[in-house]
Amino acid sequence: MPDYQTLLVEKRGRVTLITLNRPQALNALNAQVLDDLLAALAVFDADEGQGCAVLTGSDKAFAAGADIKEMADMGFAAMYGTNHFAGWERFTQTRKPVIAAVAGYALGGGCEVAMMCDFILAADTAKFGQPEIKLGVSPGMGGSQRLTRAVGKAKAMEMVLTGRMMDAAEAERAGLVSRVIPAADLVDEAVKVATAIAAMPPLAVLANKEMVNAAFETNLTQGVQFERRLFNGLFATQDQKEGMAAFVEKRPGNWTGK
Ligand code: CO8
Repeated sequence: MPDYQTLLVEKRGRVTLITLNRPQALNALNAQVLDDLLAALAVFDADEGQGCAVLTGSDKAFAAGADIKEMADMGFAAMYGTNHFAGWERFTQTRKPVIAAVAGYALGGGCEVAMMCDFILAADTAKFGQPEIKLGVSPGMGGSQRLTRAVGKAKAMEMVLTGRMMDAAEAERAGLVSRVIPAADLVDEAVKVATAIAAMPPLAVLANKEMVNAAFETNLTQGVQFERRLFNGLFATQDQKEGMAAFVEKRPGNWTGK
């Protein structure tokens, strides 16, 4: 496994647990974190023994945003010329599911990275926000778009214009997170959910993830058609035959990923 400077990466069965580890900066996302995360996700995606990843931070902070100290002196030419932050979009090209397990602050880029994951499990201590306006800027890693799609215009607009934080209960009510979990149980519960996903037929996992994500990119007719194509395609897999035979024979399925 590569040597990561800003992450702890461990395998728990078929689950890769990735922990952001820059405690001195509340896991602020600098260029090294991006490099490390993209490398870790590439290893995870290519490993046939791994089925689902969990991305988490510390008790105090999932991530307190992009690294302000790294950005502070940058000008337009450096930002625009290097397309700073564009690399983060590669995060979303991970094919297998990635669950965000968020405790403490998920602010700015931290909230944006959590939203790049396939779903968010929140500790009861989680706080989400897009406070960039207070720094004289705006979300720059997709927050204005993904937050608006997740919680709707009213709440997203209020959050980006005021920079206020949303606690875990509000985030669950608004649909930003799938569930709230007591902080002490967060990582274990996330690994449990990830283990359940990693035990599913692998091709069906990829297809299900792809079709839900298509809902953000297509109109309804196109999205339903995309779903139907993938659904039909799954009937070409051995795991479909196995899954339906196992149901009829009242036994667990034995997946081959073929
Ligand atoms: N970047 C760099 N360092 C940070 C960051 C950050 N985002 N957040 C915290 N730190 C550092 C602090 O500077 C401090 O370091 P030091 O001990 O050396 O002074 C250490 O982490 C601990 O932080 P605090 O002492 O501030 O801890 P508190 O418990 O008092 O406060 C908060 C915690 C409320 C989370 C506070 O740290 C805070 O407000 N952080 C900044 C949150 C923020 O504004 N995030 C948005 C950043 S901008 C962003 O993400 C934009 C993404 C896209 C931009 C695209 C531009 C083109």
